[in-house]
Amino acid sequence: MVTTTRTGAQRTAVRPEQVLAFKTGNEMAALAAKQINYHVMGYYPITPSTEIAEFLDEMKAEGLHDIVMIPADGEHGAAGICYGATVGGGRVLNATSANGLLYAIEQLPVQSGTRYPMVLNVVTRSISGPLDIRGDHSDLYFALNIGWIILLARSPQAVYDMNIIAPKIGEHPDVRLPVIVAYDGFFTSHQKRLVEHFKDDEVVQGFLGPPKTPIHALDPRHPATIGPYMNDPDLINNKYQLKMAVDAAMRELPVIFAEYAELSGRHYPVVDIYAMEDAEVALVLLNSAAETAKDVADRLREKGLPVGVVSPNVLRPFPAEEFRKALRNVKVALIGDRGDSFSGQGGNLSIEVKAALKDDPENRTLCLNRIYGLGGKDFRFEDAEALFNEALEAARTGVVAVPYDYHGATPGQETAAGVYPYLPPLEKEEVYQNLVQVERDEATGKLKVKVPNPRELTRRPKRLAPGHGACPGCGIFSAVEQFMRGIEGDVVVLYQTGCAMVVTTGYPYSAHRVTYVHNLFQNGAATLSGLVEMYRERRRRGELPDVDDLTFVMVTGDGGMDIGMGPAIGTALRNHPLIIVEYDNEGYMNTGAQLSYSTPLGHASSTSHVGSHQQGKRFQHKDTPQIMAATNIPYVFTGIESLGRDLVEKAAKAQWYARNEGMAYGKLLTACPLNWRSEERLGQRIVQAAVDCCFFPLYDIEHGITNITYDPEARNKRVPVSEWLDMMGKTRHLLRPENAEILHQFEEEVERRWRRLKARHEHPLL
Ligand SMILES: Cc1ncc(C[n+]2csc(CCOP(=O)(O)OP(=O)(O)O)c2C)c(N)n1
Ligand code: SF4
Ligand SMILES: [Mg+2]
Repeated sequence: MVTTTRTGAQRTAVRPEQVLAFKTGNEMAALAAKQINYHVMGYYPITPSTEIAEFLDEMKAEGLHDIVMIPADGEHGAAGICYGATVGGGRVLNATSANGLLYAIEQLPVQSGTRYPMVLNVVTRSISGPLDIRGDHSDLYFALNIGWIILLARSPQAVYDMNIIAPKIGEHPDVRLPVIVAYDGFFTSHQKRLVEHFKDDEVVQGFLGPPKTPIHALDPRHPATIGPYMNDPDLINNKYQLKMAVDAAMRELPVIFAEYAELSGRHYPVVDIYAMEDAEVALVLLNSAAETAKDVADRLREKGLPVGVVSPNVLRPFPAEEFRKALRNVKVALIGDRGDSFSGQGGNLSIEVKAALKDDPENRTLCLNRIYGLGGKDFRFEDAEALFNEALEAARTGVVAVPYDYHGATPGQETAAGVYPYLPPLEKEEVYQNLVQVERDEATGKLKVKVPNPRELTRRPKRLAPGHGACPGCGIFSAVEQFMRGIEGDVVVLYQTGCAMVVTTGYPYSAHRVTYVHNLFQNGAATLSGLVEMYRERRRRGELPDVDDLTFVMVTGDGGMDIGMGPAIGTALRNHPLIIVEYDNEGYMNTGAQLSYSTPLGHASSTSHVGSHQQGKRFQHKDTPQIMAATNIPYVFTGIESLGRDLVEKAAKAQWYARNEGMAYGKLLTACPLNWRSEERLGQRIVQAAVDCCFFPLYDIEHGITNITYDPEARNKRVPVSEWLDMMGKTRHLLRPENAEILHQFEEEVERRWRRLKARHEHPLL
């Protein structure tokens, strides 16, 4: 007997039991992964795909799956972890979006070129810049040439289904290719829909069977050379084989879709066609927009208009033949692209559909291309209707007046007022007040700093206007501002991506009263290196006669010093004259409190949950000041806002070194009540407790010589680590008796690092 379920699936009596649920696309991707029970997931958080790792981590904490979850140092690292894991022969998962995909992309042809299957969920989002977290297909379009299979999912249901189909097609012996499952950021990833999923994980695992990896790196009796150096003529043959594998995927996909339909009752054609039997006009769209267009097509059909919708379920291999079939009798196809190739005569989908139609000598379909919905701009009923109307008009007249254009963009206009600042720029007299004086002591080679009383210091104008959107109790800005009090003169700031950046600039507003540059947090230090060198060279050439004595400061979060560690070290090794200030709030707060490498052992975060099988973060915190000190830059320091004089002195020294010798780096511990799960008013006290328990020692390193500037032991103020941990919701579980061993390990590490620091402090050469 065949019955139809509430989600429209057809079910026969023998089908395995399925459960009806109300879930988002990200929840469904995570559920499928849990049911598959991948061996390894390498990942790096980026909105809107982060939740997949977060949900899986939460399940892991409860012991619901065995997936080894590896938080990478960036997407490039995540892709490397995944590649390494696939070479080991098991099943591997990753998820990313936008610049995360772009940052990983260098690794992705390596994966396909050596033919190791895995699954990567691409939750599509606009690529930077400017930075925009919402959905379009500009990221996905970069993945068209990497040799991966690309499955598309228009709904949370399809996200689940495609995630189960993906390993099956990727691991097919004639295919052996990695697979992307792409779905729309926020529209599909975050909106709940009615869905069905298999009740038992074994059904999913039975459908896939055990992973098949004919050659792997973990069989010493059969050693393999994976990725040998290869040149002409082998490389072209390698690529030809890859093309044959993609062709095989085209052949096998309908078979697998049919098998899956048999199991689930949900059938996916390679190209989804809607109301196309007698359609004269078609909209061709990817993913969620096609669902909106289908509703509009229904209404236009009621008015007797012959319209339909075509939307592929597979983008690689490109289903050219199915497009030819679907559009054979259509007078006008309007192909919408949620990503442009900027004057490439259309977005990628339109170029490929037109190329496919060209190969059909009978085809007379007129094509229009409209770029729509960039940066997550909604594609509403009216938008679909407007596109249908344009296509209907072309069908009526037989003329395509404008083949390629934007839909829904408004070109900017110069206003009479021009661009004007809300606050006037800082005047020279305001910023140069000689408030803090620095001199080098010729006898010791060390700097001596004279700091006026705090009231005097408030004469220095704030470089940051108060109108930013940080949460109440956020420690970032008061700490950065306190640091800036020690900086004399004009500054140029570069903020890496993170809370400090996001809450101070939202176009068309900016809270910065000095010149501000943003670059993504994997490359800020390199960018500032370039800027500072351009400044020096233009001054040398006499091109900036009125600009004197700029100080360049990069502000980054602790996350920025994970993914951006390479460029920061590069900048340090080149010793560019600039300052890096890291505000450490112990996690990736801007993206929802994932762990960073600076998050301490056992601390809870959205990727280090606490549950019956996991007690927070599994590895110790990173000691970034010591890493930076090892580059032998002239100055390294740590600081906190409430010991203001100490911080101002360190800022002044950092500026002196940046002006006279090279790079300075400093780390500030700053409160984040939202994600530390602490009271807003307690921020300073918690930070002070972190210092007083010696977790965050205050010191500087001048030319390699360590000097502890605040010693809680000497001041009789040392408190137990547990006193600090007790102040935050994210750490209270560590005080429970069953977590005594983790607490002990953490305390030992804190003690070990503190003792080493003290030994350095006491030694004249260290
Ligand atoms: C290449 C890339 N990967 C990931 C992201 C997502 N992302 C933006 S900010 C951020 C966390 C920043 O953490 P941190 O530097 O500690 O600053 P905080 O948010 O804590 O202020 C992440 C993961 C991104 N924008 N680009
Ligand atoms: S999430 Fe935390 S770090 Fe970010 S603005 Fe809010 S309090 Fe500040
Ligand atoms: Mg942070």
